[in-house]
Amino acid sequence: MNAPTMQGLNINAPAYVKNARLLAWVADMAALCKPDRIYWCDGSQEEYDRLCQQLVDAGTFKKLNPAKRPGSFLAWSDPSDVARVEDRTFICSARKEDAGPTNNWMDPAQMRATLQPLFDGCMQGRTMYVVPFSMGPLGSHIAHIGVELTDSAYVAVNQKLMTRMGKAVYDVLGVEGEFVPCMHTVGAPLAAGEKDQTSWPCNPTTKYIVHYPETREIWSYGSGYGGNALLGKKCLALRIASTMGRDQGWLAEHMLILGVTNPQGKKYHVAAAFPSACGKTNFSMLVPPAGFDGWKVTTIGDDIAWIKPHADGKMYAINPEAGYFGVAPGTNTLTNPNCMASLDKDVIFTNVALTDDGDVWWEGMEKDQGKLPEHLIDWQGKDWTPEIAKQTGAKAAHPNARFTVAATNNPALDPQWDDASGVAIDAFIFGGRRSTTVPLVTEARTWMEGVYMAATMGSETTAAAFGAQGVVRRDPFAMLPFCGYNMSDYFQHWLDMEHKLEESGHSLPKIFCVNWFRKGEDGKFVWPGYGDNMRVLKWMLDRIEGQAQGQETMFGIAPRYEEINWTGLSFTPEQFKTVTSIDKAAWAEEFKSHDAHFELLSYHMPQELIDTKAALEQRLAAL
Ligand code: SAT
Ligand code: MN
Repeated sequence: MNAPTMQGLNINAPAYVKNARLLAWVADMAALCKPDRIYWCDGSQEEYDRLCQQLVDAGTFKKLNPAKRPGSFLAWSDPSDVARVEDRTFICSARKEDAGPTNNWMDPAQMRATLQPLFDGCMQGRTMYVVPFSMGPLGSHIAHIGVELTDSAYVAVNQKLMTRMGKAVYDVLGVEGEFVPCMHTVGAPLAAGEKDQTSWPCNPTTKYIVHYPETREIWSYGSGYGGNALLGKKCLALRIASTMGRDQGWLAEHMLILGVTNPQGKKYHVAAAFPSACGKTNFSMLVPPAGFDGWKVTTIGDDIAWIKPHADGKMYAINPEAGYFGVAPGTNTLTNPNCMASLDKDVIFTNVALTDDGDVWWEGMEKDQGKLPEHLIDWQGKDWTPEIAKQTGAKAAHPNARFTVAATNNPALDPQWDDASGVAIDAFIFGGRRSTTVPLVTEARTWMEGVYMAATMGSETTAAAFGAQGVVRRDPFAMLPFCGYNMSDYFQHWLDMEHKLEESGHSLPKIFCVNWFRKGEDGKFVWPGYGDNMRVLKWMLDRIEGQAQGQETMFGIAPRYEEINWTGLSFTPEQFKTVTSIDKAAWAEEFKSHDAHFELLSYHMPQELIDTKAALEQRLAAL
């Protein structure tokens, strides 16, 4: 054990922790938060099992039936703590302009003064877990280290599945290595002798998810759920990393990464951005449909990509995460068989329903099982029957219920997923969630046009964030809630990439825009989606190989009906038209809405994007 000691509390650091800044920070934070004890996570399986058992004893976890779901647990959160809290998320840069109009901002000094009394004593009666993790393969030049201090054992065990967590991180960190300090508390201190009255302590009234981009710090107060609490994910790997990327010439993106191998054995890599809960996990684990014998899709990541230009002229991507924190409802063997197989064992489920035989259930599973279960305990601990559901509309699982599982559970895991140098990206895909207007797929004619498409992406809101459902909000690059700096500066960073890459002889990946979600007049989705998205992916690869001619449209190059492989799917030219047509009046409205969006982002909005819009409007007028 080594020093320092603060206010009588020995921080009890193991001898292998040698990083001076880390030791001093833990001591400072312990003095501030006043936990009863400090526990240094080593990331071992023994530790994981022990902490899970502790969570079972505390009532936070239910151990699932080992015959049905070995090594797996179910947690039910407080009903007030079920998703990211975007209205409580802050980017506290020194200048307000650097956070931009799409982020909540507070002056850093003022925020520190606000948080100080909240964190003072916030861990009383609890344990402070020291959770060291690497975002990206340990020791990779693309990876970054974070250390999360948390009073939630639930967070510690989730971080074991979601990141490379444990002792080995300290070897990489050494005496002087850099790490991102991630301070987390559920914000529910216990008075002396007081016991938790709840199995999901959190602060029902006060939540802050705070980022200081200049000093690269994260402070999270009051929530124990998802991205609010697993600070390596959105907070570090996107908000803080995006500012690092801006400063250092790389990209931190809200993108899945997949490998796709054709029957001849040629492999491509694609990175795709979709807003939260729009099927990124499904797309990253896609199973090719009938008519695609010999094709293989493999997963590198399902949510986040860090992308860096390399000396060989290509852009290389890694997945900074090591697990999946995916939306359970809607997942079944029809929508995502690989995901279902990943969930067979060693999973932490949060806010799904419990079956009478000690297994889990969520809406969508009835499609596999052929019928609804007769009885469940829902995510709030109440009885659920199909009858009750019919009468009250009660969902057995919360719509944002999640699974946490290690990537190594995925049968479609790409052999290069843990490769320290990453994979070379051949194409970027940007997809919104729009029931009208935006066609199934188009290819940007230029990098600039691709950036325009991504900058104006729209999405009808989902369950991953609070807010009304079904309202279109602009979600540029699917980064609206995750960009750690001014969105217009972020556009500029993407535009600058083109010039930097071209100057250094780099080949630019193609950019595609997709929309799986167009609806017909009957209000139903027209495109079958899921595995059939392979048909669109194949067309993109044909474009890369120069094997599909496509056709010019106002909004980029689109496939001709006959350029898509339709084997095994009956999809008529008429239906194809429904998902690909460009409606002149709808697009006139669309551009008006882009105007409003650009107006909001006018500070530092790149002139090239405004010019690109004018050029697209001219094309529209000529239709
Ligand atoms: O809760 S998370 O931020 O991890 C998931 C999401 O909202 O995309
Ligand atoms: Mn996400």
